[in-house]
Amino acid sequence: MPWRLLRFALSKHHPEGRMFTPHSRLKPHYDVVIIGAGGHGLAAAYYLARDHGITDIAVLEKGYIGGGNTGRNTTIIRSNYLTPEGVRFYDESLRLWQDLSTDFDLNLFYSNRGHFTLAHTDAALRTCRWRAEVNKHYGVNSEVVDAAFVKRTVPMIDLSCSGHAPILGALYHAPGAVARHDAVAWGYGRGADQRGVEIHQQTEVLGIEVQAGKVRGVRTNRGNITTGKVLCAVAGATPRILRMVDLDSPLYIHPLQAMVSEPVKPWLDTILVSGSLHIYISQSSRGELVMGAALDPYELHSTRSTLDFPEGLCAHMLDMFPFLSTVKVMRQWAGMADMTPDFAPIMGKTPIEGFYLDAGWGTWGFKATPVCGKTMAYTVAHDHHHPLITGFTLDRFRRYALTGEKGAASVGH
Ligand code: FAD
Ligand code: PYC
Repeated sequence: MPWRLLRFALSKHHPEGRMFTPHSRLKPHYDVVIIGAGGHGLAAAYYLARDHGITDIAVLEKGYIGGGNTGRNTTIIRSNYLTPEGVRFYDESLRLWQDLSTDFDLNLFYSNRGHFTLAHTDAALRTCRWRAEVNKHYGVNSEVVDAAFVKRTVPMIDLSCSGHAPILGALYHAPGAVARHDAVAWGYGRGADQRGVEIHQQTEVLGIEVQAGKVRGVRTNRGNITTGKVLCAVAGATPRILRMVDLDSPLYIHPLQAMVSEPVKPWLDTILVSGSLHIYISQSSRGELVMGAALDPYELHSTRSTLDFPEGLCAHMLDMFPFLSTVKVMRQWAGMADMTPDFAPIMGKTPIEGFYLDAGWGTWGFKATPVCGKTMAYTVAHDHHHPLITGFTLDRFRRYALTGEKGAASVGH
Protein backbone atom coordinates (compact mmCIF):
# COMPACT_ATOMS: atom_id res chain seq x y z
CA MET A 1 0.00 0.00 0.00
CA PRO A 2 1.44 3.48 -0.85
CA TRP A 3 2.78 5.17 2.32
CA ARG A 4 1.08 8.43 1.39
CA LEU A 5 -2.29 6.82 1.95
CA LEU A 6 -1.29 5.92 5.51
CA ARG A 7 0.08 9.44 6.12
CA PHE A 8 -3.26 10.90 5.05
CA ALA A 9 -5.19 8.42 7.15
CA LEU A 10 -3.22 9.10 10.34
CA SER A 11 -2.70 12.86 10.07
CA LYS A 12 -5.02 15.50 11.56
CA HIS A 13 -3.75 18.06 9.05
CA HIS A 14 -3.40 17.94 5.28
CA PRO A 15 0.15 16.58 5.08
CA GLU A 16 0.83 17.23 1.40
CA GLY A 17 2.57 20.13 -0.31
CA ARG A 18 1.72 21.19 -3.86
CA MET A 19 2.19 18.50 -6.46
CA PHE A 20 4.27 20.69 -8.79
CA THR A 21 6.45 23.73 -8.07
CA PRO A 22 5.12 26.80 -9.89
CA HIS A 23 7.86 28.66 -11.85
CA SER A 24 7.10 32.28 -12.64
CA ARG A 25 9.72 32.65 -15.38
CA LEU A 26 11.83 30.63 -17.77
CA LYS A 27 15.60 30.62 -17.35
CA PRO A 28 17.59 31.80 -20.39
CA HIS A 29 19.31 28.39 -20.73
CA TYR A 30 18.61 24.72 -19.93
CA ASP A 31 20.75 21.67 -20.68
CA VAL A 32 17.68 19.88 -22.07
CA VAL A 33 14.30 21.18 -23.24
CA ILE A 34 11.42 18.73 -23.52
CA ILE A 35 8.41 19.81 -25.57
CA GLY A 36 5.18 18.28 -24.23
CA ALA A 37 4.16 17.42 -20.66
CA GLY A 38 2.28 14.26 -21.56
CA GLY A 39 3.29 10.96 -20.02
CA HIS A 40 6.17 10.49 -22.49
CA GLY A 41 7.80 13.91 -22.01
CA LEU A 42 7.45 13.76 -18.22
CA ALA A 43 8.72 10.17 -18.04
CA ALA A 44 11.79 11.14 -20.08
CA ALA A 45 12.42 14.07 -17.69
CA TYR A 46 12.01 11.79 -14.67
CA TYR A 47 14.50 9.16 -15.90
CA LEU A 48 16.97 11.81 -17.13
CA ALA A 49 17.02 13.21 -13.60
CA ARG A 50 16.83 9.91 -11.70
CA ASP A 51 19.06 7.66 -13.79
CA HIS A 52 21.43 10.08 -15.55
CA GLY A 53 21.77 12.95 -13.06
CA ILE A 54 20.63 15.52 -15.65
CA THR A 55 18.30 17.92 -13.86
CA ASP A 56 18.72 21.25 -15.68
CA ILE A 57 15.64 20.47 -17.75
CA ALA A 58 12.60 22.51 -18.78
CA VAL A 59 9.45 20.62 -19.78
CA LEU A 60 7.34 23.03 -21.84
CA GLU A 61 3.62 22.37 -22.12
CA LYS A 62 1.26 24.57 -24.10
CA GLY A 63 -1.77 23.43 -22.10
CA TYR A 64 -1.75 21.49 -18.85
CA ILE A 65 0.00 18.36 -17.57
CA GLY A 66 -1.52 15.23 -19.12
CA GLY A 67 -4.10 17.22 -21.12
CA GLY A 68 -3.16 15.60 -24.46
CA ASN A 69 -3.57 11.95 -25.41
CA THR A 70 -2.23 10.87 -22.02
CA GLY A 71 -5.44 12.05 -20.34
CA ARG A 72 -7.67 10.89 -23.23
CA ASN A 73 -6.73 7.26 -23.73
CA THR A 74 -8.54 4.13 -22.67
CA THR A 75 -5.58 2.95 -20.55
CA ILE A 76 -5.00 -0.50 -22.02
CA ILE A 77 -1.61 -1.97 -21.12
CA ARG A 78 -0.33 -5.14 -22.80
CA SER A 79 2.69 -6.57 -24.57
CA ASN A 80 1.08 -9.05 -27.00
CA TYR A 81 2.61 -7.46 -30.10
CA LEU A 82 3.55 -9.06 -33.41
CA THR A 83 7.16 -8.11 -34.17
CA PRO A 84 10.19 -9.13 -32.09
CA GLU A 85 11.10 -5.42 -31.69
CA GLY A 86 7.60 -4.62 -30.44
CA VAL A 87 7.24 -7.59 -28.09
CA ARG A 88 10.61 -6.95 -26.40
CA PHE A 89 9.90 -3.24 -26.05
CA TYR A 90 6.37 -3.46 -24.63
CA ASP A 91 7.34 -6.38 -22.41
CA GLU A 92 9.99 -4.20 -20.78
CA SER A 93 7.32 -1.53 -20.30
CA LEU A 94 5.05 -4.05 -18.57
CA ARG A 95 7.88 -4.89 -16.19
CA LEU A 96 8.39 -1.21 -15.37
CA TRP A 97 4.66 -0.70 -14.75
CA GLN A 98 4.75 -3.21 -11.85
CA ASP A 99 6.83 -0.93 -9.58
CA LEU A 100 5.55 2.49 -10.59
CA SER A 101 2.98 3.07 -7.81
CA THR A 102 5.69 2.29 -5.24
CA ASP A 103 8.34 4.37 -7.06
CA PHE A 104 5.97 7.36 -7.14
CA ASP A 105 4.33 6.70 -3.76
CA LEU A 106 1.11 7.33 -5.68
CA ASN A 107 -1.63 4.82 -6.41
CA LEU A 108 -1.91 4.44 -10.19
CA PHE A 109 -4.79 1.95 -9.84
CA TYR A 110 -2.82 -0.52 -11.94
CA SER A 111 -5.24 -3.39 -12.37
CA ASN A 112 -4.34 -6.70 -14.00
CA ARG A 113 -7.39 -7.80 -16.01
CA GLY A 114 -6.32 -10.13 -18.82
CA HIS A 115 -6.83 -9.08 -22.45
CA PHE A 116 -8.79 -10.86 -25.19
CA THR A 117 -8.34 -10.15 -28.90
CA LEU A 118 -11.46 -11.82 -30.29
CA ALA A 119 -11.30 -13.69 -33.60
CA HIS A 120 -14.45 -13.83 -35.71
CA THR A 121 -12.83 -15.27 -38.85
CA ASP A 122 -10.27 -17.94 -39.71
CA ALA A 123 -7.88 -15.21 -40.90
CA ALA A 124 -8.14 -13.41 -37.54
CA LEU A 125 -7.54 -16.68 -35.71
CA ARG A 126 -4.42 -17.25 -37.82
CA THR A 127 -3.05 -13.83 -36.80
CA CYS A 128 -3.84 -14.64 -33.15
CA ARG A 129 -1.82 -17.85 -33.50
CA TRP A 130 1.06 -15.96 -35.11
CA ARG A 131 1.07 -13.41 -32.29
CA ALA A 132 0.88 -16.15 -29.64
CA GLU A 133 3.91 -17.90 -31.11
CA VAL A 134 6.02 -14.72 -31.32
CA ASN A 135 4.93 -13.78 -27.79
CA LYS A 136 5.80 -17.18 -26.31
CA HIS A 137 9.17 -17.12 -28.07
CA TYR A 138 10.03 -13.94 -26.15
CA GLY A 139 8.60 -15.20 -22.86
CA VAL A 140 5.33 -13.24 -23.05
CA ASN A 141 2.23 -14.98 -21.72
CA SER A 142 -0.22 -15.25 -24.66
CA GLU A 143 -2.23 -18.20 -25.92
CA VAL A 144 -5.00 -18.98 -28.36
CA VAL A 145 -8.21 -19.98 -26.57
CA ASP A 146 -11.52 -21.32 -27.87
CA ALA A 147 -14.91 -19.62 -27.75
CA ALA A 148 -15.97 -21.67 -24.70
CA PHE A 149 -13.05 -20.16 -22.71
CA VAL A 150 -14.25 -16.68 -23.69
CA LYS A 151 -17.78 -17.53 -22.55
CA ARG A 152 -16.55 -18.90 -19.21
CA THR A 153 -14.62 -15.67 -18.54
CA VAL A 154 -17.36 -13.32 -19.80
CA PRO A 155 -20.69 -15.10 -19.25
CA MET A 156 -22.68 -12.07 -20.48
CA ILE A 157 -21.27 -12.28 -24.01
CA ASP A 158 -23.41 -13.40 -26.98
CA LEU A 159 -20.87 -15.57 -28.78
CA SER A 160 -22.90 -15.42 -32.00
CA CYS A 161 -22.75 -11.59 -31.92
CA SER A 162 -26.44 -11.52 -32.86
CA GLY A 163 -25.63 -13.90 -35.72
CA HIS A 164 -23.50 -11.30 -37.53
CA ALA A 165 -19.99 -12.42 -36.69
CA PRO A 166 -19.74 -15.49 -34.43
CA ILE A 167 -16.68 -15.59 -32.18
CA LEU A 168 -14.41 -18.53 -33.09
CA GLY A 169 -11.73 -18.03 -30.45
CA ALA A 170 -9.32 -15.40 -29.18
CA LEU A 171 -5.78 -14.46 -28.32
CA TYR A 172 -5.72 -14.38 -24.53
CA HIS A 173 -2.98 -12.31 -22.86
CA ALA A 174 -3.16 -12.78 -19.09
CA PRO A 175 -0.89 -9.79 -18.19
CA GLY A 176 -3.24 -7.27 -19.91
CA ALA A 177 -4.02 -4.41 -17.51
CA VAL A 178 -5.45 -0.92 -17.08
CA ALA A 179 -4.22 2.01 -14.96
CA ARG A 180 -5.31 5.52 -14.10
CA HIS A 181 -3.90 7.54 -17.00
CA ASP A 182 -3.72 11.06 -15.58
CA ALA A 183 -2.11 9.79 -12.36
CA VAL A 184 0.71 8.40 -14.52
CA ALA A 185 1.47 11.90 -15.81
CA TRP A 186 1.19 13.33 -12.28
CA GLY A 187 3.50 10.64 -10.85
CA TYR A 188 6.22 11.20 -13.43
CA GLY A 189 5.75 14.97 -13.23
CA ARG A 190 6.00 15.08 -9.44
CA GLY A 191 9.02 12.76 -9.45
CA ALA A 192 10.79 14.96 -12.00
CA ASP A 193 9.81 18.15 -10.15
CA GLN A 194 11.19 16.77 -6.86
CA ARG A 195 14.53 16.16 -8.60
CA GLY A 196 14.81 19.75 -9.85
CA VAL A 197 13.18 19.57 -13.29
CA GLU A 198 11.11 22.67 -14.14
CA ILE A 199 7.67 22.02 -15.62
CA HIS A 200 6.20 25.07 -17.35
CA GLN A 201 2.52 24.81 -18.21
CA GLN A 202 0.80 27.31 -20.52
CA THR A 203 4.11 27.56 -22.39
CA GLU A 204 3.90 26.92 -26.11
CA VAL A 205 6.92 26.28 -28.31
CA LEU A 206 6.56 28.53 -31.37
CA GLY A 207 9.91 27.98 -33.06
CA ILE A 208 13.18 26.05 -32.81
CA GLU A 209 16.55 27.62 -33.53
CA VAL A 210 18.87 25.45 -35.67
CA GLN A 211 22.31 26.58 -36.84
CA ALA A 212 24.73 24.55 -38.95
CA GLY A 213 22.60 21.43 -38.46
CA LYS A 214 22.56 21.73 -34.64
CA VAL A 215 19.84 22.72 -32.20
CA ARG A 216 20.59 26.06 -30.50
CA GLY A 217 17.37 26.99 -28.71
CA VAL A 218 13.59 27.32 -28.69
CA ARG A 219 11.21 30.26 -28.99
CA THR A 220 8.12 30.23 -26.76
CA ASN A 221 5.16 32.48 -25.97
CA ARG A 222 6.99 33.30 -22.67
CA GLY A 223 10.43 34.07 -24.08
CA ASN A 224 13.43 32.42 -25.72
CA ILE A 225 15.71 29.71 -24.34
CA THR A 226 19.11 28.48 -25.47
CA THR A 227 19.80 24.76 -25.30
CA GLY A 228 21.78 22.09 -27.14
CA LYS A 229 19.21 19.32 -26.72
CA VAL A 230 15.50 19.29 -27.52
CA LEU A 231 13.24 16.26 -27.12
CA CYS A 232 9.95 16.50 -29.00
CA ALA A 233 7.17 14.43 -27.34
CA VAL A 234 3.99 16.08 -28.61
CA ALA A 235 2.01 13.18 -30.19
CA GLY A 236 -0.65 14.71 -32.50
CA ALA A 237 1.25 18.03 -32.79
CA THR A 238 4.44 16.39 -34.11
CA PRO A 239 4.09 17.49 -37.77
CA ARG A 240 3.77 21.12 -36.61
CA ILE A 241 7.00 20.87 -34.56
CA LEU A 242 8.82 19.06 -37.38
CA ARG A 243 7.98 21.92 -39.75
CA MET A 244 9.88 24.24 -37.36
CA VAL A 245 13.09 22.31 -38.02
CA ASP A 246 12.38 21.54 -41.66
CA LEU A 247 12.11 17.78 -41.14
CA ASP A 248 9.71 15.47 -42.94
CA SER A 249 8.05 12.37 -41.52
CA PRO A 250 5.45 9.93 -42.82
CA LEU A 251 3.11 10.76 -39.90
CA TYR A 252 -0.54 11.47 -40.54
CA ILE A 253 -2.99 12.64 -37.87
CA HIS A 254 -6.40 11.04 -37.36
CA PRO A 255 -8.85 11.66 -34.53
CA LEU A 256 -9.40 8.67 -32.25
CA GLN A 257 -12.60 8.86 -30.23
CA ALA A 258 -13.67 7.08 -27.05
CA MET A 259 -16.58 7.17 -24.62
CA VAL A 260 -17.75 5.99 -21.19
CA SER A 261 -21.14 4.86 -19.98
CA GLU A 262 -22.84 5.71 -16.72
CA PRO A 263 -21.48 3.53 -13.86
CA VAL A 264 -23.07 0.10 -13.63
CA LYS A 265 -22.52 -2.84 -11.26
CA PRO A 266 -19.32 -4.79 -11.96
CA TRP A 267 -19.86 -7.45 -14.64
CA LEU A 268 -16.72 -7.28 -16.78
CA ASP A 269 -13.34 -7.83 -15.17
CA THR A 270 -11.33 -8.33 -18.34
CA ILE A 271 -10.50 -6.32 -21.48
CA LEU A 272 -12.17 -7.29 -24.77
CA VAL A 273 -11.07 -6.16 -28.23
CA SER A 274 -12.77 -7.12 -31.47
CA GLY A 275 -10.90 -6.21 -34.63
CA SER A 276 -13.77 -7.38 -36.85
CA LEU A 277 -16.45 -5.36 -35.03
CA HIS A 278 -13.95 -2.48 -34.55
CA ILE A 279 -14.75 -2.10 -30.86
CA TYR A 280 -13.21 -2.63 -27.45
CA ILE A 281 -14.47 -2.46 -23.89
CA SER A 282 -13.35 -2.66 -20.27
CA GLN A 283 -15.00 -1.64 -17.00
CA SER A 284 -13.36 0.99 -14.82
CA SER A 285 -13.02 0.71 -11.05
CA ARG A 286 -15.91 3.23 -10.85
CA GLY A 287 -18.17 0.90 -12.86
CA GLU A 288 -18.12 2.91 -16.09
CA LEU A 289 -17.80 1.00 -19.34
CA VAL A 290 -14.78 2.42 -21.17
CA MET A 291 -15.30 1.91 -24.89
CA GLY A 292 -13.62 2.76 -28.14
CA ALA A 293 -13.60 1.95 -31.82
CA ALA A 294 -11.45 2.45 -34.90
CA LEU A 295 -9.82 5.72 -35.96
CA ASP A 296 -11.91 8.31 -37.77
CA PRO A 297 -11.24 7.42 -41.41
CA TYR A 298 -9.80 10.76 -42.58
CA GLU A 299 -6.93 13.02 -41.58
CA LEU A 300 -7.98 15.84 -39.25
CA HIS A 301 -5.99 17.89 -36.72
CA SER A 302 -8.84 18.36 -34.26
CA THR A 303 -10.28 16.79 -31.11
CA ARG A 304 -13.97 17.24 -31.96
CA SER A 305 -16.47 14.46 -31.32
CA THR A 306 -19.02 13.15 -33.82
CA LEU A 307 -22.47 11.56 -33.47
CA ASP A 308 -21.72 8.73 -35.88
CA PHE A 309 -19.02 7.48 -33.49
CA PRO A 310 -21.35 6.42 -30.61
CA GLU A 311 -23.96 5.27 -33.14
CA GLY A 312 -21.55 2.87 -34.89
CA LEU A 313 -19.86 1.75 -31.68
CA CYS A 314 -23.16 1.04 -29.87
CA ALA A 315 -24.56 -0.92 -32.82
CA HIS A 316 -21.60 -3.30 -32.73
CA MET A 317 -21.40 -3.40 -28.92
CA LEU A 318 -25.05 -4.47 -28.77
CA ASP A 319 -24.29 -7.32 -31.21
CA MET A 320 -21.96 -8.67 -28.54
CA PHE A 321 -23.80 -7.52 -25.39
CA PRO A 322 -27.54 -7.00 -26.18
CA PHE A 323 -28.31 -6.50 -22.46
CA LEU A 324 -26.50 -3.11 -22.55
CA SER A 325 -29.30 -1.52 -24.59
CA THR A 326 -30.64 0.47 -21.61
CA VAL A 327 -27.24 1.71 -20.37
CA LYS A 328 -26.64 5.42 -20.98
CA VAL A 329 -23.55 6.92 -22.59
CA MET A 330 -22.18 9.57 -20.26
CA ARG A 331 -19.25 11.22 -22.06
CA GLN A 332 -17.33 11.06 -25.32
CA TRP A 333 -14.10 12.73 -26.42
CA ALA A 334 -11.26 12.47 -28.92
CA GLY A 335 -7.50 12.70 -29.16
CA MET A 336 -5.20 13.30 -32.14
CA ALA A 337 -3.42 10.07 -33.03
CA ASP A 338 -0.04 10.41 -34.80
CA MET A 339 -0.13 7.40 -37.12
CA THR A 340 2.84 5.81 -38.89
CA PRO A 341 2.55 3.63 -42.01
CA ASP A 342 3.88 0.56 -40.15
CA PHE A 343 2.02 1.17 -36.86
CA ALA A 344 5.30 1.28 -34.92
CA PRO A 345 6.60 4.44 -33.21
CA ILE A 346 9.35 6.85 -34.30
CA MET A 347 12.00 7.21 -31.61
CA GLY A 348 15.52 8.52 -31.30
CA LYS A 349 17.97 10.80 -33.06
CA THR A 350 17.19 12.82 -36.18
CA PRO A 351 19.35 14.37 -38.92
CA ILE A 352 19.52 17.51 -36.73
CA GLU A 353 22.14 17.22 -34.00
CA GLY A 354 20.56 17.56 -30.56
CA PHE A 355 16.97 17.16 -31.84
CA TYR A 356 15.35 13.93 -30.61
CA LEU A 357 11.96 12.54 -31.51
CA ASP A 358 9.45 10.46 -29.55
CA ALA A 359 6.41 10.23 -31.81
CA GLY A 360 4.24 7.97 -33.93
CA TRP A 361 2.45 6.71 -30.85
CA GLY A 362 -0.89 6.78 -32.63
CA THR A 363 -3.38 4.67 -30.71
CA TRP A 364 -0.90 2.56 -28.74
CA GLY A 365 1.48 4.78 -26.74
CA PHE A 366 0.01 4.86 -23.21
CA LYS A 367 1.25 1.39 -22.31
CA ALA A 368 4.72 2.37 -23.55
CA THR A 369 5.04 5.44 -21.29
CA PRO A 370 7.56 3.93 -18.82
CA VAL A 371 9.79 2.27 -21.41
CA CYS A 372 9.70 5.35 -23.66
CA GLY A 373 10.76 7.53 -20.78
CA LYS A 374 13.63 5.18 -19.93
CA THR A 375 14.90 4.63 -23.45
CA MET A 376 14.52 8.26 -24.58
CA ALA A 377 16.30 9.47 -21.43
CA TYR A 378 19.19 7.11 -22.23
CA THR A 379 19.25 8.25 -25.87
CA VAL A 380 19.27 11.95 -24.97
CA ALA A 381 21.84 11.51 -22.17
CA HIS A 382 24.29 9.48 -24.32
CA ASP A 383 23.38 10.84 -27.76
CA HIS A 384 23.23 7.19 -28.71
CA HIS A 385 20.20 4.97 -29.36
CA HIS A 386 19.11 2.70 -26.55
CA PRO A 387 19.28 -0.89 -27.87
CA LEU A 388 15.52 -1.37 -27.40
CA ILE A 389 14.63 1.39 -29.89
CA THR A 390 16.83 0.60 -32.87
CA GLY A 391 13.83 -0.84 -34.77
CA PHE A 392 11.93 2.42 -34.35
CA THR A 393 14.26 5.11 -35.71
CA LEU A 394 13.11 7.74 -38.23
CA ASP A 395 15.60 6.65 -40.87
CA ARG A 396 13.87 3.24 -41.24
CA PHE A 397 11.44 4.89 -43.67
CA ARG A 398 14.31 6.08 -45.87
CA ARG A 399 15.83 2.59 -45.75
CA TYR A 400 12.39 1.02 -46.28
CA ALA A 401 13.07 -1.22 -43.28
CA LEU A 402 9.62 -0.99 -41.71
CA THR A 403 8.68 -2.63 -38.40
CA GLY A 404 5.23 -3.88 -39.44
CA GLU A 405 3.07 -3.87 -36.33
CA LYS A 406 -0.36 -3.37 -37.89
CA GLY A 407 -1.69 -6.78 -36.82
CA ALA A 408 -1.23 -5.92 -33.17
CA ALA A 409 -1.39 -2.12 -32.83
CA SER A 410 -4.98 -2.15 -31.54
CA VAL A 411 -8.57 -2.19 -32.80
CA GLY A 412 -8.00 -3.07 -36.44
CA HIS A 413 -6.73 0.47 -37.13
P1 FAD B 1 0.42 13.58 -25.18
O1 FAD B 1 -0.13 13.04 -23.92
O2 FAD B 1 -0.55 13.96 -26.25
O3 FAD B 1 1.30 14.83 -24.76
C1 FAD B 1 1.80 15.74 -25.71
C2 FAD B 1 1.71 17.12 -25.10
O4 FAD B 1 2.40 18.04 -25.95
C3 FAD B 1 0.29 17.63 -24.97
O5 FAD B 1 -0.01 17.85 -23.61
C4 FAD B 1 0.28 18.93 -25.81
O6 FAD B 1 -0.49 19.96 -25.23
C5 FAD B 1 1.76 19.28 -25.82
N1 FAD B 1 2.15 20.14 -26.96
C6 FAD B 1 1.79 20.02 -28.26
N2 FAD B 1 2.34 21.01 -28.99
C7 FAD B 1 3.07 21.76 -28.15
C8 FAD B 1 3.87 22.93 -28.30
N3 FAD B 1 4.03 23.54 -29.49
N4 FAD B 1 4.48 23.47 -27.20
C9 FAD B 1 4.33 22.89 -25.98
N5 FAD B 1 3.57 21.79 -25.78
C10 FAD B 1 2.96 21.23 -26.84
N6 FAD B 1 -2.56 3.86 -25.94
C11 FAD B 1 -2.49 2.68 -25.24
O7 FAD B 1 -1.38 2.16 -25.04
N7 FAD B 1 -3.60 2.07 -24.76
C12 FAD B 1 -4.84 2.58 -24.98
O8 FAD B 1 -5.84 2.02 -24.53
C13 FAD B 1 -4.95 3.78 -25.72
N8 FAD B 1 -6.16 4.30 -25.98
C14 FAD B 1 -6.28 5.48 -26.62
C15 FAD B 1 -7.55 6.05 -26.76
C16 FAD B 1 -7.69 7.31 -27.33
C17 FAD B 1 -9.07 7.90 -27.48
C18 FAD B 1 -6.52 8.03 -27.77
C19 FAD B 1 -6.67 9.40 -28.38
C20 FAD B 1 -5.26 7.46 -27.66
C21 FAD B 1 -5.12 6.19 -27.07
N9 FAD B 1 -3.87 5.61 -26.86
C22 FAD B 1 -3.76 4.41 -26.18
C23 FAD B 1 -2.65 6.28 -27.34
C24 FAD B 1 -1.99 7.08 -26.21
O9 FAD B 1 -2.94 7.87 -25.56
C25 FAD B 1 -0.88 8.00 -26.74
O10 FAD B 1 -0.05 7.31 -27.65
C26 FAD B 1 0.00 8.52 -25.60
O11 FAD B 1 -0.81 9.03 -24.57
C27 FAD B 1 0.95 9.59 -26.11
O12 FAD B 1 1.54 10.22 -25.00
P2 FAD B 1 2.46 11.50 -25.22
O13 FAD B 1 2.98 11.91 -23.90
O14 FAD B 1 3.42 11.20 -26.31
O15 FAD B 1 1.49 12.59 -25.85
O1 PYC C 1 -3.07 -0.06 -27.67
O2 PYC C 1 -4.26 -1.65 -26.75
C1 PYC C 1 -4.16 -0.57 -27.32
C2 PYC C 1 -5.37 0.21 -27.59
C3 PYC C 1 -6.64 -0.18 -27.40
C4 PYC C 1 -7.42 0.87 -27.78
C5 PYC C 1 -6.63 1.88 -28.20
N1 PYC C 1 -5.36 1.45 -28.06
